[in-house]
Amino acid sequence: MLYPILTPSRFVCDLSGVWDFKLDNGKGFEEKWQEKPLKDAMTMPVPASYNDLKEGTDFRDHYGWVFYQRKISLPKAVTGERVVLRCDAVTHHAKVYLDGKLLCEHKGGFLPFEMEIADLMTEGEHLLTIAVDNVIDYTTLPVGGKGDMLGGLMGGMGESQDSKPQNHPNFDFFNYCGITRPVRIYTTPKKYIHDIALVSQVNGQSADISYQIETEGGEEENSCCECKVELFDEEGNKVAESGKKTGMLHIEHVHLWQPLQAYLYQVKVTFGKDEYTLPYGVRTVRVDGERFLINEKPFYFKGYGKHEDTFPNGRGIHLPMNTKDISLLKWQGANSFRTSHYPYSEEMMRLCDREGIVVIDETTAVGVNLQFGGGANFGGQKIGTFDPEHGVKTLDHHKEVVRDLIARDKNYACVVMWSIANEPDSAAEGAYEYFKPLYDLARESDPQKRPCTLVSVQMAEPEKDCSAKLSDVICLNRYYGWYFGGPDLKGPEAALRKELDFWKKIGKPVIFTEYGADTVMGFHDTTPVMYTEEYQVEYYKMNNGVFDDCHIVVGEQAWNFADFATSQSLLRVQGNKKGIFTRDRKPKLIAHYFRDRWHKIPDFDYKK
Ligand code: BDP
Repeated sequence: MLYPILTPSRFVCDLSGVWDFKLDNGKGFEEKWQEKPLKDAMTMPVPASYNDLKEGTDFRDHYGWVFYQRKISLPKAVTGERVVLRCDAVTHHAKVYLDGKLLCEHKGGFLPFEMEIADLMTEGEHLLTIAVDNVIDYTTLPVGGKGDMLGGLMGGMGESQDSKPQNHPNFDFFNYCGITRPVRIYTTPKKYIHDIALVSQVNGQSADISYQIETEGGEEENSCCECKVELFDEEGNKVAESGKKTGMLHIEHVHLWQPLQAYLYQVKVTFGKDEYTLPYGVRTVRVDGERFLINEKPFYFKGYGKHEDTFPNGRGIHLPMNTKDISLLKWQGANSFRTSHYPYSEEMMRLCDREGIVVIDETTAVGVNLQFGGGANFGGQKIGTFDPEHGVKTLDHHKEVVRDLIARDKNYACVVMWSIANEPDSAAEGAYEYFKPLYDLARESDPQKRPCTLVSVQMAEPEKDCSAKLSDVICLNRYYGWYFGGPDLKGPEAALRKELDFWKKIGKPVIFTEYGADTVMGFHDTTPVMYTEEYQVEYYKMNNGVFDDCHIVVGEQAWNFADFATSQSLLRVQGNKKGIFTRDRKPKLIAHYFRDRWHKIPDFDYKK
């Protein structure tokens, strides 16, 4: 799927702004709110999560549908063009209406979807309504639990019969929702470039980019729709050219895209009247035994699991914060992050491509684990996760997400691996049968055949974890010295070393994709007691010391880059406090420790 850009043949109109908004009172669809201007509407910015933008628990924790509305019209200049309405992310379920007519329904809150609207956009104004549902359950990704996740912990004092229906996230981040990324109208000629797929092969100084252009229309004989593909370097010099829809572009002296030293070529495709230009980095990625190779050199991941989480945007796109975050990563000598626990905005992916930040790209599959809700939600459902009758019903949607994520992100040089899920019940009965088709699908859908992984939870017994068989890289979330041990760090250290002895037998590289300790900024002590900034430093020193001693560990991604909002619970102090930075990006003591450490660790050849 192509990102919408302005070109000589394409016009883009961003519908960001203040829309009308209303929480559904249960009667929205019955009373057909989508057909008329909303009565007593409030104002709401698009894009943003709505939750933190108005006061009151009823608003923040609203369960169910909300309605967004605005008027749209088209300039005469685009008459005769193909007109597309594109929503980049609507969390979690969308129904899009134009003048009351349902145009499209979409499930899943973190990937784009689009619909053609030219035929409906007659002269004058039209009413665009997007109804958004935030309900999560056993069929959605992320997964919502049943009942009160904390019921167990609180001795059953959780939700009572009088409680209003509410979401029970089976994951440890606030269930922010709304229209969280841009809504745009873009045009193309009627015969247009539908998609572009690029794969590089590097041979010494030179490279070949094999490409495949998918087009719509213009297939008739003697058609005027010739296809041309041109490759330009960063100075704007044409490096290669070809005249077919499938072919090869040869670069004699290639500039590789390298971590922290990005180099982007421009691939310009012309098809009939349509033109589209794609920035593209040439690099290779593969796993070789216990090493992760980027451009054939053993890479060491330094960085974080992140979130798209800011105040008051919630999960709403925040371009300045994206830039700031990458600046902080560079300040620290970090080189990578994982898009925990959902695909991030295309703007962030494009930025990482430009800035040379290496990305592990994750699906929305978090909470596919009914034994454990992730983070503070230790309640667990005590139902077989993959039990055909009572377990999750996410497989079909999970396949859609894998397919759509790869369709969206397949050309980014920054993406070096797909993460199929975070902390699923990967050692459970039925896990292999559930995940095998998803890995197959990812491998088959990705033209670049990147490595695939899933991120394993500590409770999944390594011996039974299906990741050992299916993943190219073993990704581990481990909390030795926090949920498992601590404040004593000796026992946890021994346990971590012992676990690594098991993984050494598997013969695959290991990345620690999460490890961390909640730390409240400003809590200090001469004894490093838990929750102080001193304890966080001791915790990381212990864990990093073990990683340094183990040649199969090819990466450390601390949890989390910054403090973030979660559901309320006994283990969360106004959110998850494992950030190395606070939510407003002030460094904790540990940020300086990592800065010192990571500047000493080279991006390549760290482990011999
Ligand atoms: C892991 C989850 C992550 C949580 C983290 C934590 O993958 O989403 O936020 O633990 O507890 O289980 O901080």
